[in-house]
Amino acid sequence: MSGNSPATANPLESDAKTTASNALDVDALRADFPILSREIHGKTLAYLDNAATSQKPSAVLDTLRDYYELTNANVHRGVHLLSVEATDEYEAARKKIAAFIGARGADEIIFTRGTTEAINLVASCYGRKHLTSGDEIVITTMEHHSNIVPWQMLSEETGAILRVAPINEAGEIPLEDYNALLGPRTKIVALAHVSNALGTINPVREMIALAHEHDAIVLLDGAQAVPHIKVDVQELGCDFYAFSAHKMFGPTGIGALYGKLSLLEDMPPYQGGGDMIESVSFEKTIYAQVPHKFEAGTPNIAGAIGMGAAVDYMNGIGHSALEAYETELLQYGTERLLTVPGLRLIGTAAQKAGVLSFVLDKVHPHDIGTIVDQDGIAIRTGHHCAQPVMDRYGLAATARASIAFYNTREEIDRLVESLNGVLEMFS
Ligand code: C6P
Repeated sequence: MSGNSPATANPLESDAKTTASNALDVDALRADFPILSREIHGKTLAYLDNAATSQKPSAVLDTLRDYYELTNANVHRGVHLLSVEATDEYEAARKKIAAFIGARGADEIIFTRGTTEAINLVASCYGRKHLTSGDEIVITTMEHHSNIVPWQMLSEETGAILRVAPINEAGEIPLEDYNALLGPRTKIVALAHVSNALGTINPVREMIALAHEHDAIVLLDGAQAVPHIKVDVQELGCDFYAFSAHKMFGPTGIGALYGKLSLLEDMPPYQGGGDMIESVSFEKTIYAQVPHKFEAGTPNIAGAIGMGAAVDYMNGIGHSALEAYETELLQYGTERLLTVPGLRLIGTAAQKAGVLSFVLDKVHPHDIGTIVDQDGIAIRTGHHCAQPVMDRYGLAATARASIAFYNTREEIDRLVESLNGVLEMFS
């Protein structure tokens, strides 16, 4: 199988994974993920830690193996056939990713190590060029540390001021509070599309439009959005969009930054090195065109091609069936978790995706995580790299179950049963 033709990219095959009513055939999809058959402590794995990283289907794993077995060569450098093929596959992946998020073209996609690096790239290259002392950067209380710390670093360096939009008890950003922070000095707004700690889907279209009224540019942190909801960067109107492959069924160590071409062209490079130049001399170095200007050194070639395979895989499922299934599963999970005595959900926004964060009376989240693991259930516990969210709720940590389309009601039931067991242990 070639790296560009994973089995599930074939629409005929993907049809086999939806029923006549266009509902997901979850059993068929689960069979695509070898790890889901693994036993953990003698129980079948119930993997409910998808917000941390998702599992990988055979189509992605096969693509990675095929690439290394059949194609492996460096890109943009060789005239030999392997190098030409590797370059073609790498650039084909860029095109797929551009189409996947509705970019105007592949040159608006920069490969990065993931969301974190994508945000740092914008903070460094756009931020250092355009911000001066007294300018303002607006973020929100619900941001992941990756969408806080780069802006703090930029503020320290430039004298810009960080403004933070609050969240209400449900974990939503009141638009009037957000709007009140915007003004003539706002230069950058950086927002989670979907919160990793709360699951809130933010009304980003409206928030972007409000920021644009002040000529601020908007970066969306899409790490938790792309695995769950259809993203169209042109329709949203964002200026930058950052996301990671490993949360959308692709490999680790690779992700992408979308940027409007005019903004990318105006930005200085991120790092210097090979592959980001047109020509080098001691008198004058000329940088390569976008996107190569931002991809110094040998990139994660296999990762990029694997990310392309993950896009094919998701396209093969189809977003509407996936979203309908996950919405229903999240609703089921919410109702079932609330049957556990003393359980409090953290994050009850009207619009949510993927995440069920919760605390139990008198039981530390780490104890919850350790005990449910004995039942084969993987959840995350801790601050989820979103300490300001924990502070907002007066908590040190939560337990978090996070779902993907391959999760089932039975797995939620197992979690609920295991949590009831936790309560018995602590009673
Ligand atoms: N959140 C979680 O368990 P990287 O590590 O660069 O792929 O993604 C960082 C990141 C940025 N923004 C959001 C909203 C995220 O959720 C994450 C990663 C994981 O919630 C690991 S901390």
